[in-house]
Amino acid sequence: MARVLKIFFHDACFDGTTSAALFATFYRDVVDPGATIVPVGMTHRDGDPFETVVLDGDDHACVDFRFCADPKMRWWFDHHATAFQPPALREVFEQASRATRIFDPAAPSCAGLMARALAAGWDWHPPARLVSAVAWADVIDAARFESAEEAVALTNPAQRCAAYLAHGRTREETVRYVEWLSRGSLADVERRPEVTAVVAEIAAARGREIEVVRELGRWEGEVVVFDRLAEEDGRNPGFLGYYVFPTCQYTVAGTRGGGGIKISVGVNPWSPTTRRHDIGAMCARFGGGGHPVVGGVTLRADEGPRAKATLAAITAELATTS
Ligand SMILES: [Mn+2]
Repeated sequence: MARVLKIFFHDACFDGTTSAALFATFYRDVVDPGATIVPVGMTHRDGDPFETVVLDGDDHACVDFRFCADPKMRWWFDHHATAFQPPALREVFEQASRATRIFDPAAPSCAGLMARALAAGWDWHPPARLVSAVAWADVIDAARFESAEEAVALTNPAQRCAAYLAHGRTREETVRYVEWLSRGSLADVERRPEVTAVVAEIAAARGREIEVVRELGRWEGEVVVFDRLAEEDGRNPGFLGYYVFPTCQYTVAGTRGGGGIKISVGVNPWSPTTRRHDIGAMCARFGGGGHPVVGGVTLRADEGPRAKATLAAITAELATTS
């Protein structure tokens, strides 16, 4: 009988989905070719995000997402500095060290970290079809673009797939995307009619979206705030925020959609000013997480007042110059 592997991954994220597809491919190649693979998207929220999760597969993996102390979570790969919440979990990780749990907060992407770890530990190398996705995860997750203009371009399969993921995907759509990428390349995935249609819409709406972002942005010190908490399915401008406001140092966005509220916080990668805050650590204090330069807080749809307060508090902290 086929075994069931559940893969928990950072939802709607280019690195998270690439990591999940990479692990599914590794698992079929090395552990169990007939495994039934069930991807499950995870979002950062306060408390224990695994609380409502059932580890009822035959095997479990978590990629590009927080550490889960349950011994049933046999495989874990992450690069988020905020992986251990509460911080006491770090001791659990260190005391119960296993070859199947890998953490490196210096890695630009989880997919890149996994490719290195699976080569070193299992002599497994990603198939040619996934090499470009792994390389692009390093670029996209670490914002290693020359300019904001380059970052918002839709000129290659990776950026088109990233745009598809970033624009209001449901959990089911993201899971389906992981399944596609676990069997094909980014180029195969972006040629699927479901993806082509969404990317065409994004490209067509780009001019209008730039105008919306320009009208929406509100300056607070060196921070630009995009408050879309009153809208349903308003988009987080992402790199478009830096494209429209190239001189800002930080952006803070509040959006609603997919049954939740998201506060997204980022450092302008092309800002001439030196970063003064650790974004992931700051978001962790508000119940979220992330990296030093980008992070977020996810709240329930019924936590409107808390979302407003969180958006204001984070903005005030980033706008304070002293
Ligand atoms: Mn990542």
